[in-house]
Amino acid sequence: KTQDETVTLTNCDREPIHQLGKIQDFGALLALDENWLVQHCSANAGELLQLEQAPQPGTPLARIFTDKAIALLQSRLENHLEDAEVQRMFGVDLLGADQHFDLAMHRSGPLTIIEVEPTDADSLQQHTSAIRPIMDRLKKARGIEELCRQAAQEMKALLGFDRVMVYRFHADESGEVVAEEREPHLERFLNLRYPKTDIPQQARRLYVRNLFRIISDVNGRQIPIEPPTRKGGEPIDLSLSTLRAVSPIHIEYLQNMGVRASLSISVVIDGKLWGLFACHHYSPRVLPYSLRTVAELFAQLFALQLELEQANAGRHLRERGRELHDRLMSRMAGGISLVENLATIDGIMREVISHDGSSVIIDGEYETRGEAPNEAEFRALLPQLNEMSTGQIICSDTIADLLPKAAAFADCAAGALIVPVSRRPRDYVILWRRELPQVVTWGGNPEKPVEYGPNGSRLTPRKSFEAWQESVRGRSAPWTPEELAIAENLRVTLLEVILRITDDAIRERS
Ligand code: BLA
Repeated sequence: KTQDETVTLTNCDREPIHQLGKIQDFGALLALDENWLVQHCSANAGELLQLEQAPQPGTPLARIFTDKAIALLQSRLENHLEDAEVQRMFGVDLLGADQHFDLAMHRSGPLTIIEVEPTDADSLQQHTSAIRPIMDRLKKARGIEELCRQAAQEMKALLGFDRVMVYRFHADESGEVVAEEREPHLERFLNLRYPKTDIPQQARRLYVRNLFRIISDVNGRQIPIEPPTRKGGEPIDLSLSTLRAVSPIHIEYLQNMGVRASLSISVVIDGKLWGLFACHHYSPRVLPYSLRTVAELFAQLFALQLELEQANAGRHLRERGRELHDRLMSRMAGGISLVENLATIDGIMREVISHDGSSVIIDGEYETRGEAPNEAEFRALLPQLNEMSTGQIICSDTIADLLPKAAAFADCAAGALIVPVSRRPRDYVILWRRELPQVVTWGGNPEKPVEYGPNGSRLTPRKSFEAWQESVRGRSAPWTPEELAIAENLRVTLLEVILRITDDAIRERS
């Protein structure tokens, strides 16, 4: 097993982060067998539950909680607890001592895990009333960008964290800060990109199952669970735990960023991790479970609205595609050539596929808009391109990998989406993208000394950003599957337009 293996920056994906055998110190954990005997507990359980000592293995839960509390838990568990579900209860008087606890209960193999956190009796009520006005405001946001910005703002107001980011994953699993609300004195992370390795694979899988991740104090005590392993020697699976302790690698990352508390809430669309709300606080911060639950609910509602916006955007794209088709048809029927129509194509395509320049070559005539190779540079590609072309779209974020002569203009266009528009490999419409930005202006003092941990400077935001830059040097933003689908529509449209026009011309001549 991998437990004994040292985790390094290159084998992060194999760290068993769900089996660290420890929890954070803002609550306590009890693991029960099928007879409701405590078999494992966190070392702070005695203190938190006002016992003289931590419960020994085999202690009946009924000796710790009141009969009333036990009956309540049992009814919940019997009626509702599916295997992959966490039951929450708020403000329960567990001990008959007029002290209230929030509870999270779930099954982990044969064990029932109960996590308890001390709380105020009325905190749930206080927090649920917040959700309605938030949703009313969110509903008014138009478009994905505005929706993200609004959501970051609402989340910050709700949680009071110093920084709230909407962190969106790209197709290559790198991520981008697409919206940010922060205290004014903090440096800006908006638009920064980070490599996929910043959030390893097993953590991503976990965040789809368990949407909420709180790290209340990166310097806080980590409390061991005793005994740490089950009878067969297997560590307890804490995947669905709310108190789960944090990987030392990630702790180091946060410490290097100067962050004390971190919180992330998954945004899941179609069962896939679309992104996260990533929140930072620069002092320790424990949030009541009820407030975390409201924030999680908010993130789920946000995901639904995002899905709606994406569907709207898809419909909008199809409409624009039809519009492009009609406009080109009528303009070309009126005798305007495709080369002269580049402005129309470019204008409409710009709304649906971002690009920095475009070219068209038809019947040997070449025309460009924006940042595109000049005629001589482009003609140098043609022999190879014509040879390669099979009538299908060709695209790359480093076009020089496919067409080496494109290296000559890499500083102006690194990525290309090449749409063949005639049956013979000869006529093309091309969208160009420049290299992704390589320079970032950081706020704050770049010379500020940082104390690095055992894994060195890689685990800092700047080095992380540099690692991402390294991985994309010479590359444009990738062409997404949605964009390719639109480009395919464009290909069919243009092919049809051109064929029809030539057919008409032939008919007229004959
Ligand atoms: C987890 N890494 C995370 C999480 C985030 C990031 C948001 C979720 C946990 C949390 O909320 O803190 C990454 N945080 C970011 C990024 C930004 C941010 C990109 O604020 C940008 C602004 N991390 C590394 C490397 C490794 C690594 C190289 O950079 C591994 C070698 C590990 N990250 C790592 C692990 C976790 C993690 C193990 C899981 C922590 C857990 O849930 O236990």
